[in-house]
Parts: sequence; structure tokens; C-alpha cells
Amino acid sequence: MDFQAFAADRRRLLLQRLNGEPVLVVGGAEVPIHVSDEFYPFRQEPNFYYLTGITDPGYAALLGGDGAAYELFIPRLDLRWRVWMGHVPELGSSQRDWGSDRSSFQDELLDRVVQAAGRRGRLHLVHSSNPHAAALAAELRERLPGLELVTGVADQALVDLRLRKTDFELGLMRAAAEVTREAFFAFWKVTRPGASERDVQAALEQVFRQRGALTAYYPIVGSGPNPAILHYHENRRAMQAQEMLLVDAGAELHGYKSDVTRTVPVDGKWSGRQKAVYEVVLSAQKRAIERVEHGVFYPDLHRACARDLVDGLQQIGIVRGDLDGLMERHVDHVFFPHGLGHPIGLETHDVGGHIDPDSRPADLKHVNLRTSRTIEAGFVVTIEPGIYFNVPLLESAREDARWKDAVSWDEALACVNEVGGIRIEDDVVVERGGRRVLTHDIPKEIAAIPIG
Ligand SMILES: [Mn+2]
Repeated sequence: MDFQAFAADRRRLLLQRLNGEPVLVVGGAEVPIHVSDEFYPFRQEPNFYYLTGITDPGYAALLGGDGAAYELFIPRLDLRWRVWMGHVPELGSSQRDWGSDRSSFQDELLDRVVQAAGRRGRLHLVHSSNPHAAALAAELRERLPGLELVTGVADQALVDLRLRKTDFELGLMRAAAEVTREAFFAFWKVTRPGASERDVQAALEQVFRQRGALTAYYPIVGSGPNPAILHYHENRRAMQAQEMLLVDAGAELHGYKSDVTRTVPVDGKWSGRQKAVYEVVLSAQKRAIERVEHGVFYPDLHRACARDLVDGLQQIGIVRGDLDGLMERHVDHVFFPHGLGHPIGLETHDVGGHIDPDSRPADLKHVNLRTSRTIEAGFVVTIEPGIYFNVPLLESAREDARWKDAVSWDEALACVNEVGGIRIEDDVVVERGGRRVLTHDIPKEIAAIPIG
């Protein structure tokens, strides 16, 4: 199967769910950088890409219209564009390249949609960040006052489809994971005292680019105390011996992302504290992965993992007291201030994490948990617990009556520079009675990490 065959199948399934009613999907537009004539790097609207495979800006698709199940609207670009860009989209080749039943220029879109929707009286719209999409809807309302424009239904159908990955998509995600694996081995080679976080980012992004992949999201490359900053992105500190380095990065290939975190000692030598905290996170992460299977309520995975982390922290003397008491006082909030993970696919934080925003369990609101539903076969979710020694969080927690006696503060503060923060993250396919880890061959056992 290639992406065109996959996209054709997705269009068919979407139309089936809309009972054959026409649906308009507007692709992304380029976003200008301030007032210059340059644009931010273009990223296609994920839903449009999913249904067409097209990665260029300025396209739209009408599905289920009159006489054409798939009509593609392409940008009309003149000779000037040919001079500057080499080639421009053409009607004939677009039909061949993208498998449309009919292709028209973008400036014919309104008339064609009026024709198709006017007859049916109902038109579905897929949400698009393209500002032209809103203008188009306004024009349609004006031209067809009786037209029922339906928003939300097609989007929900797309969420349901995108959540459940096909074998074809899982193959693409596995290929992205393989590029990420190669990139992790590459940056581990340049990780040493005196090198910069920049060197690490450059080494991993060099592999992405050479393999034809994109950087799925801005990489987190933090050493010393920086791993405790959850979305650290300065990536410019000189790394030192006896520190840890946390890298959260992933390749994007054919639109599909990977999202991996590994944490290693900069000089390859583990101190007692580093090793102790690392083993707590690793063992909790592996247990959490073992609990992943069809039918599990994701917030339960978070709760069980938080308990495992606190259990481990108690065993290595960073927190004090019996486990039930510590969990009742929510001591996990001090060291694990984020959610266990999220769906991943065409977006890093993919669609469908919540059935609705209100479905987030009240006891987990503090961690911004991005998945609050029962996971099913075909979902791909990340599992990414961590333990952090974040100075502002530790300082405020120390003043909190709940936690005053529950934490060995001297020990926790000693970890700020020596450990910083440790997170281990893998991408996991949910299956019936089990799971498959797409990123399984990126080492995480202490003895297997090739560093030092
Ligand atoms: Mn993640």
C-alpha cells in the first residue's frame, strides 16, 4: 500500500460516516513572518494530509460532491511562479498525482461548492486553521442562505479514524522510530563534558535531515539542572562531568511522529544518586508499559505509575513515611508534575486524548493529563514518567504543611544539579491482551546505553 491508496480508503470511510453528505476540507495556508515576504516553514493541516497526502499549501478538497467523490482544488499559479519555483501544480497532473476524480483551480471553489451543496442543502466543514476557510464559510452563507453548514461532525469522525492506526500507519510510525533510534545513537557519540547542548541537537537533527525526516517538535536537550524544566528549549549550555543529559526528541516521517526521551550521564559514569533515581524511573516506566492493553482506562495507568515512583523514592530515602500515607498527601505532585503520556500520530500530542475536555478526572487536573479515556487496540500512546528536582517546585513544596515531613529536603536539594530530572519515554501500540513498543530498540537499561 502507498499513501495514496491509504488516503483513498480514509476518504471512503469518512464519507461513509457522513452518510455520503458532501464535506469540504480546506488545506493549510502559509503563515507570513511578521511583515516580511518570508513564511514560517509550512506544515499541512493534519486532517487534510490524512485525506489527501498533499503536503503543499493552498489546496482544498470537496468530498461527496456532484459527479465527483473527490474533487481537488489546486492553487492557480502563473509563469512568474514557474520562474521562481521551477514547477507549479497543473490540473491534469494533479488528477494523476493525487487520484482525484476531478481537479479545478482554487478560484472555482466557491462556485463548485455552491453547486454541490445547494442541491443537498447540507455541507460538512472540517475545521481548518487556514483563514480562508472562515471567509469561505461566510461567503457560502451569503450565497446560500438556506444552506445548513455542519461543523464538528466530520471532525469527530476524523478523530475516531485517526485514533485507530492501521497497519500501514503503524509501519510509517515504526520507520519514524527507526530514524529516531539512529539519531539517538548519533548524539550519544558527541555527548561528553565540555560539549554543548547545541552539539547534541545538531547531531540528532543532522540524522533527521539526512534520512528525509523532519524534526517532529522542538527538541528538549537539557543538562545539569535543566532536565527539571519540563519544556526547556534554550539548548545552549556547556555540559559538565557528573551531570545528567535529558533529550526528548523525535523524527517525523511521512507526516507521522515519534516522541522519545532518554536520560544519560554526560560522562558515562553513574553516581550513586543518579543510578538510584534512574532505576526508580526505569522500573516504573517498564511496569507502566506492561499494563498497557486494550480496555485499560489511561488515568489508571497514570495513578499506578505515580504510586510506583513514590514507592521507589521512598526506598531510596528521598521521601519518608508509609506509601499509602504518602499517596494520600499527593507527594507525587512534588516530583512528577506532568501526565503519563498522550496519543501520538500525525501530531505529537495527537487528537482524541479526551472524549471531551470535562472528562478529565478531577484528581489529575494538576498534571494536565493529555489522555483521559479507555485505550483501545490500534491507539498509539506515549508512556513517559519522570522524576524531577525542580527548584521552584521544591521551594514551594517545602513550605507546604502536607509535605514538610514527607521529603528529605537535603537529599532532594542535593539532586538538583547531580540528577536534575529523569524521564524515559517510549511510543506504545495498544493491542488486545498486550502491546508493542515502537521504540523498543533505543536502549534504556543502564548497561545498554552506549555512552562513556
Ligand atoms: Mn511525549
